[in-house]
Amino acid sequence: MHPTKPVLYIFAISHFCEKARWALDWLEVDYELRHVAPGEHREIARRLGAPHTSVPYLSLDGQVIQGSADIVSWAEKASPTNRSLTPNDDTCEEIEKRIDDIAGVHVRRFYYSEALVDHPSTVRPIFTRDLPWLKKLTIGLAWGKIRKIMISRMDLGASQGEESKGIVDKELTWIDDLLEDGRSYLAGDEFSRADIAVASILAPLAVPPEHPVYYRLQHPPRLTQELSHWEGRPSFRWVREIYAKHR
Ligand SMILES: N[C@@H](CCC(=O)N[C@@H](CS)C(=O)NCC(=O)O)C(=O)O
Repeated sequence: MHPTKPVLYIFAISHFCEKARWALDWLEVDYELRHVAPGEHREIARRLGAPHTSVPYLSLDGQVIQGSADIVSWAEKASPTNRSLTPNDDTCEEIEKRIDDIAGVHVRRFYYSEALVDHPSTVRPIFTRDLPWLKKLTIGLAWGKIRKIMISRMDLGASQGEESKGIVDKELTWIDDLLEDGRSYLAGDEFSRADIAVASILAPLAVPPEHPVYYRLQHPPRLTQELSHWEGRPSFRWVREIYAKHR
């Protein structure tokens, strides 16, 4: 259908990238996965004409689709299967938007506020592991500078981490409450993009074994401590079930 394969540009560590990647995989779209280095991602985005700098973005035949939600929508149309991820259910879009906008930002800030500030050597391997050796070397040399930029852009620090922890806790309660009626899927009776969004955004915390990257994720000590309190939450169990069933 497409003369060239679409290329999905990602950071391996990014939960938004995992969301787009999962939808493409589940919809059996043929694409090439390209890991990019922080910094390089901005340059490639500019060259492709993407409106923003953030990954994920997907390029095909001279156009670029940026943002996990737009990539999921594109993938549904491009899928060679008759699978759909968008049910006729208004709550689907609301759930996806809320998880992207709130937990998407604060799960990341909660994790990085400790990991990148106090234990940066645990973060670097995930950023560099899938890169070609020369880029790995460059990122290694520039890591101090990259770390500073990330700390400033994401507004990381001890109090910010605490603030994000409180917000994540509330968002987990929201998902726990949705699951209280025993439903298997968050919006309607079938697996949908709301499930992909919530499960991938919460995956850095629940660390399902089927995740393509997070089995390598090393949680820093304070986060590990907090996760031990959250372990029994229905949302954590559900994320692992959804991954086991659909990833
Ligand atoms: N709402 C966007 C968020 C994407 C996002 O925040 N990406 C981060 C990585 S997790 C990023 O690329 N940050 C660097 C930048 O914005 O230049 C989506 O759903 O794709």
